[in-house]
Amino acid sequence: MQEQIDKLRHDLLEQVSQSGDLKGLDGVRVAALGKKGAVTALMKQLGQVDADQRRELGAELNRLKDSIAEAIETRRDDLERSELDRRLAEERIDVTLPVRPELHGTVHPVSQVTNEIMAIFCELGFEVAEGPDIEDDWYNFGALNIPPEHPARQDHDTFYLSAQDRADRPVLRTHTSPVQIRNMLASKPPIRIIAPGRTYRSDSDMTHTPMFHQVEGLVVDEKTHMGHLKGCLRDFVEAFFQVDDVPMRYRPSYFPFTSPSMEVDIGCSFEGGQLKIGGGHGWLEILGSGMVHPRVLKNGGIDPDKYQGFAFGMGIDRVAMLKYGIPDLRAFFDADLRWLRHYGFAALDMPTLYGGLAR
Ligand code: 2NL
Repeated sequence: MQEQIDKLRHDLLEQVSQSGDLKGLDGVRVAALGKKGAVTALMKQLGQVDADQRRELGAELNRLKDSIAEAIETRRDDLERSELDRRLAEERIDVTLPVRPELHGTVHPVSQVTNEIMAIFCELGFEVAEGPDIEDDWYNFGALNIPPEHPARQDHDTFYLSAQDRADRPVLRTHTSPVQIRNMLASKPPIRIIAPGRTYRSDSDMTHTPMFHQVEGLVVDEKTHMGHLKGCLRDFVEAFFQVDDVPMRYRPSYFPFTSPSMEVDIGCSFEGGQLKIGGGHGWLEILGSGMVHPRVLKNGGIDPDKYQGFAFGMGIDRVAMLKYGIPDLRAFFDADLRWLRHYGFAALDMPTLYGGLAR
């Protein structure tokens, strides 16, 4: 029997070391140590062995069993490790590869233009401010010197969220001005902020969508005047449209929250149906602006006898159309992949002033 044990040990250890995978190794384990395995079969034969040899052979068989079990364990560890190594090598991802073009998302023109506007004003020392889309009547209207009977407040222009108590029903902000009211209340002059974001008005036709994007700017300091307003907006227009010496025209206008109020036009030409910003004889309205109404400063917790400010507001969707020659406003929010691929921007192309902002 000793001879059988020695041969079995030799054969089994050989089989263990030859197993190429975990499944094969388990087969060896069952064939050796399982209920009907070779080692188990020898154990059963012990009963027929002389009593004086039985003790020694039993111990020898136990050692065989242990050494086979240990060899299997060691082999299993090796196989598991090399299996992991194989998967790590095979499932390797080269993160430096470019994205496959057919899977490429693009940056929406509204996001692109918002990023460009933020880049320009941040260079001019402004900070970006944000606020809630759902506003209180006071922040959206009252604080801005828009009286209760003002047409802008009427239900057919404004999305009110519930019909309950008319005085304090929530409203989808109709401009980003409430962001600036909140900012004035939460800080002290000097203030230099822009507030870009979504705005909502119950209006839908060729040139209006119920949700649109606006950016407003606010500067408040002791001696802020209209020269600052004009210089700031010129710097912006020239950086945004990448042209020098743009003709600019300030037309008197009216907003409840500014006094005086001016609409701003920039010079342009239409040659062969192509809009060109800069020279020419045409004018294009791009902004509303003015000196902050003293009552609005007061509502923002700022002393109008000590401070004054200028403010402006601009439609982001509209300037995106002008700058990138996008003809139809309504296609902006259709989520049409073909439109997005055509008008979208490369995802990693962050707009910078030195890079000429786009592309
Ligand atoms: C337009 C006109 C404008 C403002 C927005 C403003 C905000 C505060 C105080 C005073 Cl907190 N004014 N914003 C001022 C003038 C014009 O927007 O045509 N927007 C598209």
